[in-house]
Amino acid sequence: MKTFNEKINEYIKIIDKSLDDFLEVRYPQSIWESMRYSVLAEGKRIRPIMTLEIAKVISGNFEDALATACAVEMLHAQSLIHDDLPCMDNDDYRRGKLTNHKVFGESTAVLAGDALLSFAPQIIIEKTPESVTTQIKLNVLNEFFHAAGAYGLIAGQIVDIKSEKQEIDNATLTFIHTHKTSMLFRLALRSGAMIVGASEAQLVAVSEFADNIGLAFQICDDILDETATFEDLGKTPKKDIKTQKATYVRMYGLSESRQKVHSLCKKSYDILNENHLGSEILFGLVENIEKRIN
Ligand code: GRG
Repeated sequence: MKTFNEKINEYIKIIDKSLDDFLEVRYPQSIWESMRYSVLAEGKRIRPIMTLEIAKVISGNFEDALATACAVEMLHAQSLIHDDLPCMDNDDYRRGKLTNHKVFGESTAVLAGDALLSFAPQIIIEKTPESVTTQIKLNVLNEFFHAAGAYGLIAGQIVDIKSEKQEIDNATLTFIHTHKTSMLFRLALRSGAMIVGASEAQLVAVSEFADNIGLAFQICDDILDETATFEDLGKTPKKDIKTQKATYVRMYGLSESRQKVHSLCKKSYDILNENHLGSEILFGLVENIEKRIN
């Protein structure tokens, strides 16, 4: 019997092998090397694991969702590269390594992000098995563009930037978190479910789960920014206080933020249970998010 960690590591191996293959170095080498540097750096891979696992829970197989899972991770890496740029959060470290622009220079880092943003949907089109219908692929692509663009991550990021050093209300803070972070969890989970032909009711439940766990994940990230070390985070801690970012911790303090994470995680377990979407992996991922802040 495999342990939870062994199963997670199996998923990570499969995801990393596919990412490595998809991102084979072509000409001009400098752009592919810059893309590979950030995507293949050691991240938790929580989003692509969720894509694969929800597909498995619903259909019994995850293979059809593998290209989409990799596309989700590429979009995530793109958002990290751009988020770290001097014109955004200006970070020197990410995933325990120097940030992309520190190694390759700003112009290459911008281009690497742009290249990942257009390469990821191409991977969905070209590498998803032909047995998945064109209509399903189109629906997944629509989901991808919705999450990446001005309805999604970009909306969250722009409000985040404009809110620095400002007094903001709870609705604005929720808007930032749901768009900047939950949206990618929505994409990861909904696209994995869609690829294997989930029902409308399953998609509604998956979206609700994604919104709750995405918000919990972002509040955790805010808590850890204040409480964790460079070694734990792989990036410079306490940046949010310095830049007076709009975070849960800044608005409600550490203790209330922790309580909020626990109640969002409890809601996430309930959604999985009530909709028969639970699995050891999905429950374990929620548990691990909660554990990080204890
Ligand atoms: C999508 C075109 C386009 C632009 C992106 C820069 C930007 C706009 C959005 C920023 C989004 C962002 C960086 C949100 C933070 C989300 C977050 C908590 C990231 C950390 O995720 P982990 O902990 O990281 O999963 P690893 O390294 O483990 O993958």
